[in-house]
Amino acid sequence: ARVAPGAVHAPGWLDGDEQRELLAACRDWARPPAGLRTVRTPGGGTMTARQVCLGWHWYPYAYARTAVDGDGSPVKPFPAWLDELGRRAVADALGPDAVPATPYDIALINFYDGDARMGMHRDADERADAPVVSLSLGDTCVFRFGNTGTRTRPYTDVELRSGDLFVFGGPSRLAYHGVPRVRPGTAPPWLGLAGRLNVTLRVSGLQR
Ligand code: MD3
Ligand code: FE
Repeated sequence: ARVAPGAVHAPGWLDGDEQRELLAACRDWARPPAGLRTVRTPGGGTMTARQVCLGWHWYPYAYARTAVDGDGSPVKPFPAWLDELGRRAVADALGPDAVPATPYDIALINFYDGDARMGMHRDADERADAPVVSLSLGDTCVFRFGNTGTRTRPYTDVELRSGDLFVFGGPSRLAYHGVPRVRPGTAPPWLGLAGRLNVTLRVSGLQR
């Protein structure tokens, strides 16, 4: 379903086996070195969703090749199969003409427990305009999609469930968005995940 220009929600895009495989990969990526970490913002705040990065390491508000705000280790590699998954997602959601010419080379993986949230923000640290691909696993959340010019209302709230795909391209790429709540205990029982996990795939536009 199209939520805004360039913003498409595809519920249940990942089947059960694909969800289990992606979760297993995320559990592997969460391990040290350069594993799951708590992100501290320059203002002294703490992000409640914990994060691990592949390809490029995001920290507020730039990208690095090492976990500069974690254990300092080199960032984990971005696997080719994630680029293929990202391109297939964009083609399905926005059509073949929207698939970027440059490969996907960043994954940011956010882990949410029942109390975790993400405030309204824009993703503006990439140097490319390729669509962002978001994949959700585990508990359902309320995803809040806002506007490009202001972080305030009007909002469109969408429930994101395990296996859902969301693609943000074109005019939606720089829109404000956030996660005001997670719904604990709503993950599919067969997945074996307590909490929520979101994988975003991005094109950095950065030179390695
Ligand atoms: C719209 N993640 O990682 S996914 C983020 O569920 C982020 O963890 C949320 O916001 C999460 O930056 C929301 C949906 C999403 C992700 C990236 C976007 C929406 C986006 C980038 C641009 C516009
Ligand atoms: Fe974001």
